[in-house]
Amino acid sequence: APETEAPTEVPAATPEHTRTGMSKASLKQAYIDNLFYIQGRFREVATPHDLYMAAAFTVRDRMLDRWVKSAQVYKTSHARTVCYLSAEYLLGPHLANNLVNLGISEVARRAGEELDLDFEAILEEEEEPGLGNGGLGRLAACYMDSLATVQIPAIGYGIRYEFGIFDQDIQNGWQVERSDTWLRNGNPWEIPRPKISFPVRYGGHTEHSRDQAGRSRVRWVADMVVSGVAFDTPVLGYGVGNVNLLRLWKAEAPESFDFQVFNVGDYYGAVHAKIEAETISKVLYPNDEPEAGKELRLKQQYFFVSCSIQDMIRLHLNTVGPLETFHEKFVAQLNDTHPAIAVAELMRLLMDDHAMPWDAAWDITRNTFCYTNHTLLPEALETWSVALFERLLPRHLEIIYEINRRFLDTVRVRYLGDEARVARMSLIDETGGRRIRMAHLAVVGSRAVNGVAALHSELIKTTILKDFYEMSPERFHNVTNGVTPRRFIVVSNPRLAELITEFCGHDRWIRDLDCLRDLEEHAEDPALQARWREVKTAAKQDLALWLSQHGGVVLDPQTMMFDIQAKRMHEYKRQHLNVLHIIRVYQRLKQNPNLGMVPRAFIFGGKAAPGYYMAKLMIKLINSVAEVINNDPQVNGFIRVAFMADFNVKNGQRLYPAADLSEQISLAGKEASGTGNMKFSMNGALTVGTLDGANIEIRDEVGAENFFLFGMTAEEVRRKQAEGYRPWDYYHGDDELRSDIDLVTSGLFSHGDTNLFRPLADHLINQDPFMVLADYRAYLNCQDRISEVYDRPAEWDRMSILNVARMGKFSSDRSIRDYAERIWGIEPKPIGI
Ligand code: GL7
Repeated sequence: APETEAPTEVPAATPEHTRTGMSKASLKQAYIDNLFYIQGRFREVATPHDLYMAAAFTVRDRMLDRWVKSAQVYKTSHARTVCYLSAEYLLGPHLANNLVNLGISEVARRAGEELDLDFEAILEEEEEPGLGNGGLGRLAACYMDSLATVQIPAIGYGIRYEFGIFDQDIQNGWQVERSDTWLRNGNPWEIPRPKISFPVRYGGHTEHSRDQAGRSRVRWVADMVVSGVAFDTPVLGYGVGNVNLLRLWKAEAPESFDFQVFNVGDYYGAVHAKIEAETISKVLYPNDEPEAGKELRLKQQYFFVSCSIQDMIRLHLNTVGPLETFHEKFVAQLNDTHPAIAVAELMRLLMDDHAMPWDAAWDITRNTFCYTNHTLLPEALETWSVALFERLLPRHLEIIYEINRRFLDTVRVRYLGDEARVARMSLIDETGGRRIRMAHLAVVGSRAVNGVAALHSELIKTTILKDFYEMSPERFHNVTNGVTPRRFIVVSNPRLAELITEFCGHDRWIRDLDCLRDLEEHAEDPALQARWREVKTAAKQDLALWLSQHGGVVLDPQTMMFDIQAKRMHEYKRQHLNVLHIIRVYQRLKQNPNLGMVPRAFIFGGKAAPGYYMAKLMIKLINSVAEVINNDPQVNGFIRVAFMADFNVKNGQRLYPAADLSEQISLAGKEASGTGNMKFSMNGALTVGTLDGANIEIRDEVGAENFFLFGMTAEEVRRKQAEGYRPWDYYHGDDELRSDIDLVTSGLFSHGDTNLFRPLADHLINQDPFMVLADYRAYLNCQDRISEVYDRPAEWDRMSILNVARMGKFSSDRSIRDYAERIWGIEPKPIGI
């Protein structure tokens, strides 16, 4: 029959397809099939890893038809698409999250039971893709979840690092790094696309000429080529048919390149080129904030940016057509300056490969990109030496010079005679060795610029980008960060999720977090409070059990307040301020063993950049203090200290539900937003925090009376620094402070070694760049208040309930809607199920 003819008979209702069916029976059958046909195993001989893989494939199958449908709809409707360009995606385990978003957690659990599987053990088996350092990379992952959930067509572009963030061991109290081999056993969530591959070139020189029409043309003759190959991971939204694409690039040696060298007989040369090419996507740089300035890092940045822009151009030519409308099809969000070279790359491709004149290319480029700034720390602002650029990306350097020349002309016209301003705004920093300021490139090449919390967005305008703000204030925005409630409540805290569901409607709150407000009216209800406390205590029990099995510290979840600081180790985040408080409590207890105090477990987690000496010393200090306190029977009934090794997404999910108190104690003005603050608060922890980053907005939302505030404001910090901050005045002016710092260097925590912690103490007394000493007293007073309130459970529980009830704003769904409406100008494209 001709294909166009309608079928005369509707097929009889068939049993559910075992690759898509969501019933328990289908899931069971699919699981057995996958174990057999993909892993080549039957139950009796399957390893835990086989059991996990079969589960992963069973879940992945169920995402694929939605993925294909999304791709079809996006393509045929020419949907405007967000391309999120990020060097980092800190994804965390996929399996549990995808089960939740598919809406089959419960039925899958029951199917597992009937197959006699240990569901928790299967979830534990997954190695998380740790393709990011901290908040910035995790934010990208939350945004991918929310883009799909709020049904915005999106592609996340990044790097498929073979080694993600290192695994952290603690040996003798010190951090020891182990390489992360997450791909060793295969990655069931990705689909390799060997045919989606682009050449990326480096080095060489440029040749300028004119074409027949007399237009100037540039040819870049590179001396190294690598191939970027796409690996796709589907990202499913919660309860919707939308599946977006996370496309990560792996670097390989191009076949033809190999072949040429091989032809002339240089076999070893060819192998060397292959290794050099593959090195590019080998390893994630483990630095959180400070910039390393390493050549390989610039190569990585250009590598993934070039592949991504080439891919966008390919997609555009395949679907829409003429490149003149490129910016109508795509908006590209630059996640910090790491992908800022995209501005020059799009210009290059449009002009050199597609023969577009400068002005037209600039118009498109300027209307394609938007830039998010994530830090004000001067040492974290990326610059690259002009010499390095010239060697690696000679054509891009020419383009950047030309962008700069044209841009500075407009500055000169606007601000006649203000050459100081011209020098400040230049894309090239001429003080010292000449360097390219990537933030300036990002700003000049973008339509919109935003910070990640209200305070941060204001500070951008008055500090690092002041001149740019004065010149075009309309381009500056704020989009306060958010986190996904799917992973950080539903997946990580199922008991709390269940309790919330009773009050806020099944599923409603998970897609609209503002619905948590329905909890408010019950905040004082003793019945809810009792159940709230049960949920918290159960989570604390889980964590205590886990910690006792991993590291051996025993904590009492019944009597102890769990006081947690989990984030990258950094002086500006002031883990040492927390330690000084612990030491103060320790000394008080030693002086008065009968001190009636609320027992506390001080729990830490966080990695230090491998080259960041002071941060590593802070880890050693925490573990050393822990050793003394935990072994001192005079105090260890009241206080204990635990350092959770290897803080990552998976371990974070164990911490957030179990916290009574969340430590967000950075020096005001330094933490751009923070997102851990949101994760803790969403799980019912109360925050002790400074007026920094998103803390300010969290406090505004939950109410000042439900937030433990201490410390200087950003403005007070600025003033004090301008006046000349003298930490030694504090050290000498406060007996308790002095005695706490002196105890650090006394040898008590270092088996008699009085030198070990000297650098840390000296740095505090003499420089104290993050003003630990100035905020010490306020912090202690605040902590005393906290203990008092914790002693009144009804009050604490009410505050905890209100914190959760008022966290709606901090869903990343809200952040994404803000971007969509205010920055991207893009509408949802719903895909039904
Ligand atoms: C960061 C900020 O330090 C952090 O405050 C913010 O929440 C996060 C996401 O916007 O971005 N900036 C940065 O360079 N890193 C961050 O975590 C590594």
